[in-house]
Amino acid sequence: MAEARFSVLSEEFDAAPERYFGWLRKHAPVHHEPAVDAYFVSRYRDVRRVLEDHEAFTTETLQQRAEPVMRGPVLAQMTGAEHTAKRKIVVRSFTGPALQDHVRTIRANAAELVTPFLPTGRIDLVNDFGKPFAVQVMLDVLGLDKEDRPRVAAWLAGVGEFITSVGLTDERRRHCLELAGELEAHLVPVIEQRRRHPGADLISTLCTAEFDGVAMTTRDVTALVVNVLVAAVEPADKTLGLLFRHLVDHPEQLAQVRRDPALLSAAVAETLRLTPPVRLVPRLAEHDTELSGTVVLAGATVFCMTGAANRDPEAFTAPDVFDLHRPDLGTARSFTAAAQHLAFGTGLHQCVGAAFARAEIETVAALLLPLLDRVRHSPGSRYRETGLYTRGPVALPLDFTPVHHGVPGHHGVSGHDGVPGQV
Ligand code: 2IO
Repeated sequence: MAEARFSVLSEEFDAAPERYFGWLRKHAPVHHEPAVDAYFVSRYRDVRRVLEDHEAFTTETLQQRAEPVMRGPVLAQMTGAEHTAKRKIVVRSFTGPALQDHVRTIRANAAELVTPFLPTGRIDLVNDFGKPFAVQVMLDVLGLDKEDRPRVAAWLAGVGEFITSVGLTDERRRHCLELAGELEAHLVPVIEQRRRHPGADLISTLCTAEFDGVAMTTRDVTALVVNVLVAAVEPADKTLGLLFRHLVDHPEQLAQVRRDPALLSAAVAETLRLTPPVRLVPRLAEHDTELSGTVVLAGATVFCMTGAANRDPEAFTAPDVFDLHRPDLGTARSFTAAAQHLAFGTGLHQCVGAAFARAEIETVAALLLPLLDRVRHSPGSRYRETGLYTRGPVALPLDFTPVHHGVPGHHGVSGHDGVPGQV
């Protein structure tokens, strides 16, 4: 394969990026893509270096990539005291007692959305379940009306497309900005109302939280709400689909997880390592910096390839194998700052939603697995993934033994308690 011909923007790469990771790490570890004038970094060590060296590689690129559709600054582009304080507010909303509330919300929404499919013995886990589920959970967490799910999903798709595009056409750009404007117009009156009459939801928390003794402006709250919405929704259906794909394709590991649901954490962590739903993390080179023999010039965009780094044999043994028992996974640390895999990034801006993501996927998998007896790929379905920036199954049609008695213990949309893995 001649380097001159290789492109991460090609159809061949989209069809099976894993096939090129080894070649990239070996022969083009800091691959320059002329069409978008950006570098793609694939070695584990280099990705860690880029994400940990905050002086040399900044998040300023988000001013163009995120701010226009977020309608204000996102957490990841902030620095210093402002970043520390606002990050703390968001972390507090997604850990500890707040997270326990979210787990109840997650379980209730999962039960509601899966119920209609149980008697049929067939579900497309991505399109029938994962996508509506991801949006509905966040509407509940933010205290927004669940009736608005289809509209919010359409607006978020536009925001997500803008953020995760590498080379957006002017026409798509305009379209995405329009959808983002509609989402903002929908949120601003709600935020202003919550400011006057706060409730127990996350929008109210953000409205009443103070930074430097001053409440955040409506613009700042809007941006954080859109930030949280996109970051939680965009990777969720993908992670769930990828987890089930790996388990269905590894029946012996699926059987082990069924027997011992405590293994679900490792299954989710291994899914994130082998197939991270967020595959690129952008940075801006602050000054000329050498990486694996290539000098990255000041002002260049650098994309960290989390998918390629997580399969680097220097970091994980037998890196292309799905093995929830792998000794080098470090499951307990996988959702913390000490994680070995790079699916949540690393450094100052490491994902604030890691604990929430873990709870969400574990809770829904623990609820679904006992209901989906003899789960298997639907006959005739062909597994396919897509996406350069975020990546997941296009669809995941599954067959299972039909259930006629519904979700045990589920009586409508509320009244659930307990902890993940308890089903
Ligand atoms: C939303 C790619 C969906 C984040 C982004 C502007 C900042 C940040 C991420 C993830 C997932 C998105 N970046 N979440 O990679 O908040």
